[in-house]
Amino acid sequence: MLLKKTLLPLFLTAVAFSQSAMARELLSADVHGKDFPTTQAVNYMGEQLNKATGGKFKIKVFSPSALGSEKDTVEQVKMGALDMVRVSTATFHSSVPESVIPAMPFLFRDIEHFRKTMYGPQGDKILAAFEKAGFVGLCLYEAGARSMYAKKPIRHPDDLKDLKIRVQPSDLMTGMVGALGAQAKPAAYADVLGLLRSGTIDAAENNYPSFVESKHYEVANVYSETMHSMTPEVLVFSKVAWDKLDKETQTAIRKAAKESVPFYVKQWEAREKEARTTLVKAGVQIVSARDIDRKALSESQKAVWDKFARTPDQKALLREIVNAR
Ligand code: GTR
Repeated sequence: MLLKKTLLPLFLTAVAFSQSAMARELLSADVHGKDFPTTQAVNYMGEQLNKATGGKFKIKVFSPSALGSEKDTVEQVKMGALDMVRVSTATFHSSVPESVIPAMPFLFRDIEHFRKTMYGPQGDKILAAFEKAGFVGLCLYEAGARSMYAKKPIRHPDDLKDLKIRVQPSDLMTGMVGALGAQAKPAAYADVLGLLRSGTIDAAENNYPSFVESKHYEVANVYSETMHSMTPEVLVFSKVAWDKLDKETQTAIRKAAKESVPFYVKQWEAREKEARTTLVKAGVQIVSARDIDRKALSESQKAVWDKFARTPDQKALLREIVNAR
């Protein structure tokens, strides 16, 4: 396990260098599969980078969870054993305070509000904040809305009482689920299906494409559109690896990452539609947002905002996002 998680990327970096008569291979990781929009976007970025650098650089993505959990891979990137990684911003909640803000429950009014801010000035502020933690924030990607799924509908906080709900390992997510009256069970993405199957947890929450990819719907067959959080994805580069690159290469990497965003959005939109169709065909019950008391759910979250937007920078960012029209 240790070899897999720590030494393997170091070894692979060495291989990538030794074979680099042609191209230096930048190593990345993802918990999603090869054809998931996040993985596809980073592969697309690799193609763009390869063209822009006249074949000097390319990108290889290890997926799904081939190098461990999101937490594991972020540690590898921090050490410079991996060059980059695509993870949920939730993985950075404890190390990059600004990254907490866009995951705040019931923050975004809709996807337009998300795009205006996260692909705009507020997103840039969040990306810049990664530097202090030893990462170069390259781009954010949308991930739709996270909703709850269980073996029963969730329409009101009463339906959540005492349920054990898997959350991403993040104090904010634990706090959010706790404020709803449920028990939060932090776990890595790759472990959730087993936890659902064994009955260790009753429920989880995610967007449509992840719910389908992970096969969680085979166990938790009611998806309730609570749409409680729109946590973005982030692509980060290792500061250790970054500082070894020349300015020109750094600029090319930043540019290729930005170019992957519109590519990603197209893939994502298609994937969201496709996921819904798969669920309907599989006989999964979908409880529409219209039939959910989102007001009652969001009321319980005021205290969560106060607790998790603590610093002046976090508060200012939150205000800016709320006021963006
Ligand atoms: C997905 C996200 C993954 C991972 C996963 C999870 O929406 O794309 O990066 O964070 O959620 O719930 O662990």
